Amino acid sequence: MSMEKTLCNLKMPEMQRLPRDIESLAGDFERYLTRHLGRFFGCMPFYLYEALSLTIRDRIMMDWRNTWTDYEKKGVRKAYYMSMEFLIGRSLGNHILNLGLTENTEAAINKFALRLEEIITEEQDAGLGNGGLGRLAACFMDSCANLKLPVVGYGIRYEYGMFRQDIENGYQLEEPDHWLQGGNPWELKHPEYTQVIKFGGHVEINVEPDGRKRHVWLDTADVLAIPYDIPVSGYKNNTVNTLRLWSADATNVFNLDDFNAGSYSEAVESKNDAEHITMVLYPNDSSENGKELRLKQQYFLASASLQDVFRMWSLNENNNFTQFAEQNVFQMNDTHPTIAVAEIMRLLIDEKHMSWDEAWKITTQTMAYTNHTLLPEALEKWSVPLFEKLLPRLLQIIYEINARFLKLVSRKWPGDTGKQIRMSIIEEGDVKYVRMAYLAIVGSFSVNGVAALHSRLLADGLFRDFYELWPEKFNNKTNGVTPRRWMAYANPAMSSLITEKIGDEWIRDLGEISQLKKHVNDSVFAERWFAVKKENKQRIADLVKDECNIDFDTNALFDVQVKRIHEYKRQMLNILHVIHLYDRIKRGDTENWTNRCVLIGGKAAPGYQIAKQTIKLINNVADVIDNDPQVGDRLKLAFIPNYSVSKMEIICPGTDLSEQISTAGKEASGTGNMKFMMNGAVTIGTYDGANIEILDAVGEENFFLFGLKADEVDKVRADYNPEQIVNSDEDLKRVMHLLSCGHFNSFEYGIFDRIIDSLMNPQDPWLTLADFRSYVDAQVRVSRAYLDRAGWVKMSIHNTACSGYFSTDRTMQEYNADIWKLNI
Ligand code: CKZ
Repeated sequence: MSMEKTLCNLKMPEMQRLPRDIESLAGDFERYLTRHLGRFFGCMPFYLYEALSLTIRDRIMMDWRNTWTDYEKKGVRKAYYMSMEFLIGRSLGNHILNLGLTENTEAAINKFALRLEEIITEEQDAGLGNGGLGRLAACFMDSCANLKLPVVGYGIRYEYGMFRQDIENGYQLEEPDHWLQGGNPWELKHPEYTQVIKFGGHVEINVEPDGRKRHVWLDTADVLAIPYDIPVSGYKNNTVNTLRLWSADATNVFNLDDFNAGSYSEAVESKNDAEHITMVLYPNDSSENGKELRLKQQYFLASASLQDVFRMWSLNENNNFTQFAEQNVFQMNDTHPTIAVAEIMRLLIDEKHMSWDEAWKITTQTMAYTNHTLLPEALEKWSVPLFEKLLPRLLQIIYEINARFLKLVSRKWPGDTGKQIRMSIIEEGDVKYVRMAYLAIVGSFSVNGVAALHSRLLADGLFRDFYELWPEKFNNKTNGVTPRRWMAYANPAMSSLITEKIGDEWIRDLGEISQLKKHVNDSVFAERWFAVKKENKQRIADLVKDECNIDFDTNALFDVQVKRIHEYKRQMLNILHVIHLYDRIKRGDTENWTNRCVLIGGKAAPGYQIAKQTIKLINNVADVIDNDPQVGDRLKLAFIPNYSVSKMEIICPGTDLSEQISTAGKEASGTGNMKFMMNGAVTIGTYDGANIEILDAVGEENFFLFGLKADEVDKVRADYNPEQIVNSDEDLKRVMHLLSCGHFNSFEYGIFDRIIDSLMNPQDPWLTLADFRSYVDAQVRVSRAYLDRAGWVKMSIHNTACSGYFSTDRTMQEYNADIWKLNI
């Protein structure tokens, strides 16, 4: 450590900014390819990607170092975004945009008779996340760099990210995603900042000479945490923040005792055990799974990150923590890293020798918690026996936190034991559980939801008792998306059209996009908007042709639902509508028809049977419809395999209609809805999550609202009668008949029975059939609206013009103003 300190204090030589002209870029690119990688121009295109990445990376390095040393010099307060997921996607194209090098790089690459696009698409997605929660973390990082906010991301460097989805005979097959195989030019390994993480063992109490008790955690199996840094560039602002991802390694390559005793394989096994911790991302989106390895991952992230912050703190402050809470704040992305609450207590008490009260004060002044879901099955709880085995010292601390907390509860509500049982961090029962959300709330000074409705439902429902105890902790931070990736990068054609009209400030500050409202009635502009949309639709059509061999006609309405497959997101409602349209065509009810291309995509958690059957159903329905000559161009259906960040970059610019049709009260926010809106799609949606705020922004005439509201959902549930709904709706009856008579599974008897049963079940929590009529009616309005081309284009422009609020720049400014308070 002393060496590290001296090195840090050495005055570093000034680095020269590298030239960014076409010649220099071309020269470096060629030099990297030939002299560094030892390849030439006929090589596998992956090496071209690598050479160009190194060329661009060189031009980030100086700003990266300066950003950090500037923060250090100014001694600024910092925030740490702790998340088990960062769904980054590709980096090269994004950095080129942020550096303002799009034209020069294109020209440099053209010198070698290559196209930039071909090289950029060689990059593997960094799929280190499941869906919205992970992508949100990546958008947050982008916005913090854009706003020059001193925020460090802490996450896990999974060897295998989100699985690749193949479709075989209509079924989802999961393939491992070995994304690091070819090497990753965007990461920088920092073995010098390695941390040691403890597992297992037992706790002893030592009495110090001064009589104070000290807990020591002994006989642990230790694992090394090695950080890899990834640069996060801001938009044309010379700021480069850091995302630090931890990778697990064995403490010593081999256990020498085992090795010398001839147990070679046992010796290697312990190394494997350690490395397995960061081997794979758990592919569950919104369902808790209680697996031991997952708890290990969570503790690994929390402990490594906290120790790293303590290491940096001690470089300047030694063991003086009096100012720590003024200089540092941790934002926990859902409960996944909330073991950090107990871990920071352990570090302060056991290692920094602080008293409980001092440590608790620091903890509750530095921890903040974001909740992303109300679904009961997603609320994490860990069995006490598992905790005891894996993290005995942390369990002790959690018990102590709980004991003190319950004392507070009993003082506030004397004699109300029901309240104490309800609010306890420990759930009693045959097997006890630790409720991670409650630990997070008790240990944090801020608790936020991710959209207005969601935050209200947290305070009124799920966390009601806690809200009554600490109303001041609760707040809302409506999600957003970054306009750099989701507009400027993904939709260059629309971006230049917008920039031509209102200048390019909107890229830095999306509030400016509202200026487009002035041009909504400009018919020349509208025609160009329409033409750009059409070009973008062609890109979707090419993708669908390529991957599904289905022909999408760009004159048709492009109707898209891409997101994780989940019952509450109701892909089934979409499919019922598609079957209904098919039925209308078959019975000749096609007057004033609007041609539609329906695109659905998304991954199902590997153990989520009904979600996997939904994928199979979509593919079977697509097979029937797309091969029926009577249907022709009126209706097409495609399931796009392996939906991912890079697929969304192609899909959202060309979408006309954005499907956001969750059961009201279930989708905490949604963020795909915002990407589509920004790119000029119109939404058909329920009154749920951020849809409500999108509706408020665009007005009812520019949004296709349908379905039960959250409070109505609860009332209808009491006497929900699907059979009666089917019998009283001729269209639905025909749709259900087509489904159950085997029309879409002639040679696959009974494969959709479970899906049909769940729709017909009076206990169906998602009330799919209750919203069918209202959904179909809304779709009729959509079809009609699309026939009026001028009217539709106006709606499209208006949606983009109203999307300013949904930038993560706004979200981050709110987090900063209300929670982080970083002074910039
Ligand atoms: O977070 C998005 C919101 C979505 C919400 C999503 C989310 O559904 O409406 O826009 C960003 O705020 N994801 C999760 N919870 N809410 C979630 C993700 C992963 C995992 C879990 C929940 C996961 C779990 C539980 C992964 C492995 C094991 C267990």
